[in-house]
Amino acid sequence: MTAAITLTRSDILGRPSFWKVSELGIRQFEHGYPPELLDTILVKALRMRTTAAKTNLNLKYLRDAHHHIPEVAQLMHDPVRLARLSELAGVPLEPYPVDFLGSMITFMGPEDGTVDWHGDSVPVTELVALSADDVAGGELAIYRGELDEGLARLASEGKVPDDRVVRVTHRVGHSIFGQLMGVLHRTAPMTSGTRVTLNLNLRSATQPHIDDQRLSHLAAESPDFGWLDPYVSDVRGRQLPSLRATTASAREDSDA
Ligand SMILES: O=C(O)CCC(=O)C(=O)O
Ligand SMILES: [Fe+2]
Repeated sequence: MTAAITLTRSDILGRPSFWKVSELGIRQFEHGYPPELLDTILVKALRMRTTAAKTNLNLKYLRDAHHHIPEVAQLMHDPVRLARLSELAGVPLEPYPVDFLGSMITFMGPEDGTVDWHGDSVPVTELVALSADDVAGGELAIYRGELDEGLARLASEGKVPDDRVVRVTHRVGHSIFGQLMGVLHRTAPMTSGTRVTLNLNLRSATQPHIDDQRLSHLAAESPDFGWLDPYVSDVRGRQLPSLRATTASAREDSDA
């Protein structure tokens, strides 16, 4: 069993990072969330499993979980949870506002597959394992190095060196909490078992413009463009003021 892990963002990337919400890299910790609540979420998720979609990254997931399962919404907005995660991250966090990415439930196994190498579009994520039965493989595998450099290696060599990969085993009762924006990672292939996981995505409440979301990505995931108007309102009302405040304070610093 893998021991609880803490890595900073600089530890993972091997360099200081500018585009970040904080120095949070990856942490695994015992979450203490009520088991009955998580069981209810699991039972409801399994009932909805046939409606799960598959992405181009080979990830099978139920989107918008908090709209379908009220217990997910409850956990997602729980102030005690948000305060604790903010404390661990060293910055106030809030749930990720794009509805279909705010929460999701993923299904992984030899049949369902496991998510391929990628960097997250959302800044911060909490992965809560709801069940992990007879699992072989399926660890969260994080590349220590640059995202773009790692992707180039994968494109040319088909793999990245094993000694550059950190593996974190998902454990029921524990969360894997991390800033995986700009960090190359995947789930190691699973040769047996199934894992069902609740992903709760977050961003900085004070610097909401720090994000790797792309409109083309949102459109590919959700081609009905139903997310567009709320997204534009969020850019106008939250991201733009935060971007302007950041650039203004950088200017004041350089003038001082
Ligand atoms: O569940 C995992 O091991 C990783 C999931 C992931 O990277 C994602 O959903 O973006
Ligand atoms: Fe990811």
